[in-house]
Amino acid sequence: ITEVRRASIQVTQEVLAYHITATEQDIQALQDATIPSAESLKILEFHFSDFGLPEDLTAQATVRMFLDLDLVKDFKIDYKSLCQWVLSVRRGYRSNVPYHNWSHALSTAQSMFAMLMATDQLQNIFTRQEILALMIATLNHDIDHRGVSNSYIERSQQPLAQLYGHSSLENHHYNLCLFILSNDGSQILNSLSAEDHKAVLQLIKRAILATDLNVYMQRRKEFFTLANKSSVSWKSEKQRDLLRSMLMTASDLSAITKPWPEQRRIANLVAMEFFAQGDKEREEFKIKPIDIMNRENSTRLPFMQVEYIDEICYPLYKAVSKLFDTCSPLMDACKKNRENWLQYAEEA
Ligand code: 5BB
Ligand code: ZN
Repeated sequence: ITEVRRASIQVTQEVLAYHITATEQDIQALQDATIPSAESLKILEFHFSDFGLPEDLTAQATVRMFLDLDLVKDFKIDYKSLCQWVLSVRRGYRSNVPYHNWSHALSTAQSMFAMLMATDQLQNIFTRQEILALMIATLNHDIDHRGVSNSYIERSQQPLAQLYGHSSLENHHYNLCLFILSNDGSQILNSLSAEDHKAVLQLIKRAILATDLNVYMQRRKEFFTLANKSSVSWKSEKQRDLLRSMLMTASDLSAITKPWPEQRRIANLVAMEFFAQGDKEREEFKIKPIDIMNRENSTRLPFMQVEYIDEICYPLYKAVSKLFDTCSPLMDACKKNRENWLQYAEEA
């Protein structure tokens, strides 16, 4: 290892630590805040939206989820570290990205929280470690997203692509998640034994890597088979891993289960992000972008959403609802959104 290389690594780590560390003032403010109840924040509801929620309340809502799931108590999480950790994770997201920003992370975590809290069933299936890992994973699963897909990153020869090879983004999200968990002042897992700590990190890694849509598409058939059985014991690690993965995707895609005005608003953000990538591809690679990223196809958005619901979202919420009937509002809302998009598609 050359001196230049060592200097470069050192500087990079310093700059990153500086970037993701909140000011003492912000940490103190969150630590001193009286955290509102889950009811008043409406985070127990599947139709929760953070639209218009003041920024400080987004951090408080996150702390509330950790408190109400008893994670702070059960894992002896130092409260100040939790506050600093939440603010670091928030800082890890890029606010100039239309869809894959902190709002999406919070909404993903809240969907997981709402599913876990809606029934004793899930909390009985999962160990405390698994629940802790799922919450950490949902919050971190898209951290430092640049608003472009894996295929773009792989084609554009960015350092990120050379680093991992496949699921480039998801690997990066996990690595940054690890960095924050090990950064001074935000080590929320440091009361765990070395063995438990290692196990939780492994669960977080599996959960974040499962949010690659390609991984979901490859594994979902097996889950749909389980969902059609009259009863599943969830005793084998393979089944549990599959369930955790599918719940990660169900949380990740939950925008499609929101009331119509919110779904329409978010779909426009997704479109904005896709079209921006399409513009870059035209410019950089001189290629015609695929349909979903081609601005010239923006009138086809309602039709694309119907396809997206039919092929990707609805089958998942149907299977989850079959296994856990308290989650059926997710499926019903997804179906309603299909009807709305279809109406627009027919008018176009
Ligand atoms: C999704 C999978 N993709 C690799 C190819 C396109 N499909 S799709 O045809 O089902 C599709 C999904 C087409 C258009 C879409 O949005 C147009 C605005 C969507 C779509 N995807 N719509 C949404 O509301 C949401 Br939320 C999503 C998920 C976006 C995250 C996917 C991140 C992977 C990067 C490629
Ligand atoms: Zn996501």
